[in-house]
Amino acid sequence: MRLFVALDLPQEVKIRLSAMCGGIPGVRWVKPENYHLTLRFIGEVPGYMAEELDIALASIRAKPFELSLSGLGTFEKSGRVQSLHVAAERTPGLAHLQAKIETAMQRAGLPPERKKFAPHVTLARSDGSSLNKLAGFVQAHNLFRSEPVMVEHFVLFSSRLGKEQAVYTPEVEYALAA
Ligand code: 2AM
Repeated sequence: MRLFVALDLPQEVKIRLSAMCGGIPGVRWVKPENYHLTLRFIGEVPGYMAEELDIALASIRAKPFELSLSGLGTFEKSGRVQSLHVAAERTPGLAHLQAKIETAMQRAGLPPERKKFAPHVTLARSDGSSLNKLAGFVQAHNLFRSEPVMVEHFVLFSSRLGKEQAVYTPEVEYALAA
């Protein structure tokens, strides 16, 4: 199974994000139902490992917190833009949950995540050819702010890579409690 741990977003936020998107030829826009904020990418694991990871995630105790999306950005690799995202504020509540998940995943046997946590929701993917247009889009929408939304659970998703876009299925929801 190909797995990742993420926050789902309320429908209103997905609608606001998707309303902003469009108008750049050559980029692949993420479908609104696929919007999420990844807390930990796991990747392909065998079934027994998925069970271990589920047990570890279920043992996490963390409090609900507010999530705010704020500003746009791009990720680049070798000078090519790979994706466009809306950034999330790295608040203590979000950082705390991410750290707890990272610790739980390592205890369950995964190697440490090497990349620094940069919370974001990917809006589009690009082959790198639309650099100028993406830069213009980021500038035009950089004042985007979402109303803070209360995060009361996180989700273990499975991902099947499709022809056009991956299909994400919520497998388990884990509640946050005060
Ligand atoms: P991205 O949106 O920034 O590409 C499911 O693939 C989720 O896991 C995506 O949100 C993706 O982030 C994230 N992810 C992190 N590392 C990944 C990797 N090495 N391969 C695929 N997805 C990864």
